[in-house]
Amino acid sequence: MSDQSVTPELRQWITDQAAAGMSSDDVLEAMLASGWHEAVAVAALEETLAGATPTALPPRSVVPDPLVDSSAAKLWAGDREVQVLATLGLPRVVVFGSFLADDECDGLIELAARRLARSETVQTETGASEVNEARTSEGMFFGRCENALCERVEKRIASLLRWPLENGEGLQVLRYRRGAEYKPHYDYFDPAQAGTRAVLQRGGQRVASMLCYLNTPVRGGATTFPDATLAIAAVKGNAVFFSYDRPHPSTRSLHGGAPVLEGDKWVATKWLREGHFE
Ligand code: PD2
Ligand code: ZN
Repeated sequence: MSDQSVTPELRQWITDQAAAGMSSDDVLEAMLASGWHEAVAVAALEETLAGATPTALPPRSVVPDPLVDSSAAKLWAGDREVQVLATLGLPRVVVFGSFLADDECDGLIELAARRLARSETVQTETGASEVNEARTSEGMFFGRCENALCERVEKRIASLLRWPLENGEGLQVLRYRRGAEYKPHYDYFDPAQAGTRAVLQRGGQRVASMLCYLNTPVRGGATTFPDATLAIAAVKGNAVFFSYDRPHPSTRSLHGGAPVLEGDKWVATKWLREGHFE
């Protein structure tokens, strides 16, 4: 978006969206997603729809990011070279190949398998955990650096993403059986929910996720980004990184785990926080 001036065409477009029933927040989000600077978008909305000031966006955070440029097909991750298979700007997504060796995937599955329980998600009103129908996998959490294998993988993530080890939650391992899925959601904590304030006391917001595929399901189980109509196939040893610099849908970081159609799917997720997660 090069010309950032408020033209009659832009004002007409805003008026049309509002007439079609879009809220001023949604119009703002659509403008940000198509490249308008926030200050220009807010001013255009205010002058076009008198009095319709959009809700202030949550502030942006600094987020992890791997050192990728368009020519880099490989990156050094501290103890191993990984392939850069694909990158996207908005949502910010990077797909890595050979992030984990086969024996590291098998080792994580073996260690996690004994501790699996039906997955819980954070209950947004109270901050407590609960079983959730949107997530039909089983899962467990390792403590950070709980064993030598977790420590090796976590140090690799910290090196690749240039983000302190201390700002990461422990690895979570999920197992999806046939038919299981994880419906589209955001990984950040919703600022509007009452429980979020308590959750943020420990390490602040989540700002990025790294999903590491521990096996290759026979069919299904891709990680999807509906706002980008993007699907990342689950392939043993590969990983997908994505970040969200504010807890807001304008990051387009909505994502889900598509149903597993045949076989099992195993994935290890690392969530990165703004601050130290102790
Ligand atoms: O397993 C996945 O593909 C998946 C999809 C969406 C995992 C998560 N979210 C997660 O662990 O947050
Ligand atoms: Zn998720």
